[in-house]
Amino acid sequence: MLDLVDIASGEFTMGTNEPGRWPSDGEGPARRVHLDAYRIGRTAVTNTEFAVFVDDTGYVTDAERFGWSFVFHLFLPDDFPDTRAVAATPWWRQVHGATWDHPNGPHTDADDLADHPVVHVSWHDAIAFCSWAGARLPTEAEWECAARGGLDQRRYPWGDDFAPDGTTMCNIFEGDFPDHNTGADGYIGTARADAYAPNGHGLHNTAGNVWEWCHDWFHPDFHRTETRTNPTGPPTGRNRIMRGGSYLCHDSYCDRYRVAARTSNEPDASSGNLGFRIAALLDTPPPPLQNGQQCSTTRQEGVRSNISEGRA
Ligand SMILES: [Ca+2]
Ligand SMILES: [Ca+2]
Ligand SMILES: [Cu+2]
Repeated sequence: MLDLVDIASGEFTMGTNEPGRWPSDGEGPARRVHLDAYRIGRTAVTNTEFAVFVDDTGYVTDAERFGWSFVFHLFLPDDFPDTRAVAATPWWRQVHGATWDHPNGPHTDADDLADHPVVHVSWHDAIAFCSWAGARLPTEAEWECAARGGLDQRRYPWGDDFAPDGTTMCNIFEGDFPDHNTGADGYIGTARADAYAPNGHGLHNTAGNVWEWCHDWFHPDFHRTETRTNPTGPPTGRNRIMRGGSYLCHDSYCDRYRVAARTSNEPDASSGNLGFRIAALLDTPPPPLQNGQQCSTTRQEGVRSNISEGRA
């Protein structure tokens, strides 16, 4: 069973009025939003859970179709053949054979990271998993409400203090980005999906570890005027929302592990720090992990693009 928590119907304050480092992200304004009750994954979907889906359906991910995905440079051995790097973000290397099953390149195996979040999954891949599991992706508002854990306008899912009483609360990049990671929080790459203390709603690792796809199309200011009741984002767009930041976030560059932070990527993009958690309506029972459902999605072919500047 995939483990979901119930979030009661109610209002919360979404976004922030604090000026951010990346104004074009559209984190503001802070606004009251009403959500009907829903359920959301306690953790991101794990490699073990994604493997059950693939075994059941034979699903082929976008990274497998394209033959490559983006891997952070420190995971590649010194003698790894030269690969194309992303111009604006040279720590991302295009690695052939990097897939959900080989997360840090063809020399690595997801079996060794069984309880870690699945990565190298596109938005389309996430939707396919959800449809198989009888679930869906959370809307951006649902994700943020759940990630805030019942706290109002705090910087992180646990409060304003990054390390309360010296306690490590999340997995980000520690050291000098992008070349020296001390791993002081215990992890250079992904952590177990249930690592660290959960927030007030019982969710693990909304901050850091892996980015998480949401349902909505991205727009920097559509939400200034859209509905405040069960918002689902713009009707069309180019990129889909990602929330929560990853093990590569660092204050010197990308501080998007804050709970109001947001960014986006093309729906067929993938990388080694991007996964998802599922959501469902409250009256939907927790989805069984193996139910023989066929998975069907409609796919829009797009250009599989680079990682945009300013993101880690
Ligand atoms: Ca770390
Ligand atoms: Ca996360
Ligand atoms: Cu970041």
